[in-house]
Amino acid sequence: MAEPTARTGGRILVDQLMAQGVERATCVPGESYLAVLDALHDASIDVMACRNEGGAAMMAEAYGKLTGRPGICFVTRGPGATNASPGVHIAAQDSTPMILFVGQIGRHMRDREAFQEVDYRAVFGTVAKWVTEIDEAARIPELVARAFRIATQGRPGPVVVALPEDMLRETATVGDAPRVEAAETHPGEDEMGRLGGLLANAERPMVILGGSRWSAAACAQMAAFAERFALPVGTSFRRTHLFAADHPNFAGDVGIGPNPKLAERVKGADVLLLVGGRMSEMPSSSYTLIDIPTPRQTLVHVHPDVNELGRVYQPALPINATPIAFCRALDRVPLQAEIRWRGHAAAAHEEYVAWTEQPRQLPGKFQYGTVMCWLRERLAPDSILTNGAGNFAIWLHRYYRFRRFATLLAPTSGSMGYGLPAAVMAKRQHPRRMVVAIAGDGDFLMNGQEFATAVQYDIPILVIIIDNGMFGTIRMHQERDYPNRVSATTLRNPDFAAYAVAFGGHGERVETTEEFAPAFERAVASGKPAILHCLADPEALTPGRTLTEIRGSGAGR
Ligand SMILES: Cc1ncc(C[n+]2csc(CCOP(=O)(O)OP(=O)(O)O)c2C)c(N)n1
Ligand SMILES: [Mg+2]
Repeated sequence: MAEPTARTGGRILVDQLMAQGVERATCVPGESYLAVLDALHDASIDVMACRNEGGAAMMAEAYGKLTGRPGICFVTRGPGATNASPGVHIAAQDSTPMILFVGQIGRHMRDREAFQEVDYRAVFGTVAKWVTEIDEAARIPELVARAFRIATQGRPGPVVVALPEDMLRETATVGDAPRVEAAETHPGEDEMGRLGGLLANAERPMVILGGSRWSAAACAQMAAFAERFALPVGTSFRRTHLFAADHPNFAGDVGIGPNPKLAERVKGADVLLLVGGRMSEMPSSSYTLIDIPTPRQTLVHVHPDVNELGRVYQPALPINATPIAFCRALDRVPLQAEIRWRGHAAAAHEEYVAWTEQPRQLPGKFQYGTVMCWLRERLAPDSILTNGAGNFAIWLHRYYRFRRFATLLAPTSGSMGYGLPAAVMAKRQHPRRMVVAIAGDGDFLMNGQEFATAVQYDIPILVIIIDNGMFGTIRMHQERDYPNRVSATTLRNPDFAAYAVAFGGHGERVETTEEFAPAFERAVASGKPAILHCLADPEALTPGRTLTEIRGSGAGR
C-alpha cells in the first residue's frame, strides 16, 4: 500500500466511501459540508441532489433495502437533519442499513446554540442504531468503517454521522480503512438438529418470513426447504417479496387485515418457524396471533440480533443467525419422520388464491382491483413496486403477485410519502427494470417534489396515484369510531396529470377502468417519468368494505 499523504477531512471521507464500494448517494446540499461536496466532484460516485431531505433519506433507505449495503445520504445541519428524520426512522423499523452524514457547525462554536446547531446524539439517539460526531479528520477512516459495520451487522439499521464543518477542511495524514463485510451469524449443528426434531413431531407446522439480511439465494434455499418438508409459508408485513406468490407453498401475506383463514393457520400452527421477522404490531394483528410471553405454538425464532430473541415472544428454540446463513444450512435438516401435514401447503395456497384472485366490485367507474389484477399480468416478475402508507396500498398487497426477491420497497413503519423516492432510487439502480410507485393522493404529496428529481436525472418511473379526495385511512377510522363526524380528512387535490407535465414528465388522467391500460402503455412509451392520476370513488374505501358499510361499525367498542 502507498504511504498516505495529507488530505482534507472531506477528501478522506469520500475516499472511505469509495473504499466501501459506495456507488451512489443522495443529498440536499448545504454550506456545512462544502468540503465533502468538493471531494465528490472528483469521485466516481453517482450523487443525486434531491428537493427535500425526507425524500433524499428515503431514497438512501431504499438503496439499503435493494442491495443490503448502506444507503448513503448527505444533509446539512439543523433543518436538513430534522427533515431527513423520517428516512432514519424507516431504516430503523425496517432493519435497513443506511448512513446519514450531517454537516455540523464548527467545533469551536459548539454549545452556544450556533446557527442550526443540533445535538445529533440527543435528537437521533432513540431512532438511529448509532450516532457519532467526528472531531478529528484523522479518525474518519476508523469511524466511517465502524458506521458501515454497525449499519450492516446484526440487525441492520441507520447510523447518523455528524461532520463538523471545520473538521472537514482540516488536513490529516492517515490511511484508508478496508471494505467492511458484515459478519454472518451461523446456526449451530445442534440447533438445526433440534429444528429437525421439532418438525419430526409436528402436525401443523408453518413458516413466516420477514426482516432483512436476505438474498435471492436464501429465498431459493427456503423455497427448496418448504418443498422438501411440504411447509406452508407466509410472509410478514411488507415482506411479500421473500417468497414467490405463485409458488404452490405460498400461504399469503401475514400483514394488516390478513386473510382470516391465514390468521387461523398461524394461530393454530403447532410449530411456527419465524425467520428474520419480529412479528411486531402489524404482522401479528396487534399482538393477537402469538401469545406473549409464552406462545401456544412451539416457536422457532431465527433472527440476526440476539437481543430480538425473546424480546416479546419466548421461543422454544431461539436461533441467532442471519436469514442468509440459516437458509444455507436448511439442506442439513434431515427429514426424520413421515410428513403428517401433507396437503396443508396446497390448502393454504388455495386459500391464498381464493382471497386474492378476484376483487369485489366496488362503487365507481374506476375499479382499482381490476386495474391491480391487470398490472399483475402486465408487469414482468422483476418489476419493482413501491408504496408509502394509506388504504390504497391494501390493493397492491392483496392482489399483486410478487415473484422475485427485492421487488417490493415499502416501509413497515407505515411512513407516508415513501413510494416516490423509493421508486426514483430503484429505477436509478435498475434502469432496465420497470419501476412502479403506487401512491395515494395524500401520500404522494408528502414527497411529490421528488418527481422533479426523477425528471432532472431522466429516471422514467411510473407513478399511479389513487385519488379518493381524502386521507382515506384516517377517514375510515373516523367513520368507524366517530360516524358522520368528518374532521380534517378531506383533500382538495391538484390536477396531478398537469403536475407531471409541468415538471417535464408525462401525465394522464384516468377516470374509468378501461382508460387505465392504454394510459399505462402511453406512459411507458413516453420514456419519461409519468403520473397516472386515477380518480377513485370515495365509497371504495377498502377492497372488502365501502365507506357506508364501515360507518359506525366500531362505535361503542
Ligand atoms: C408521515 C405520516 N403521516 C401521517 C400518517 C397517518 N396516516 C396513515 S394513512 C393516512 C392517509 C393516507 O391518505 P392517502 O395517501 O390519500 O391514502 P388513502 O388512505 O386515501 O388510500 C394518514 C394521514 C402516516 N402514516 N405517515
Ligand atoms: Mg386518499
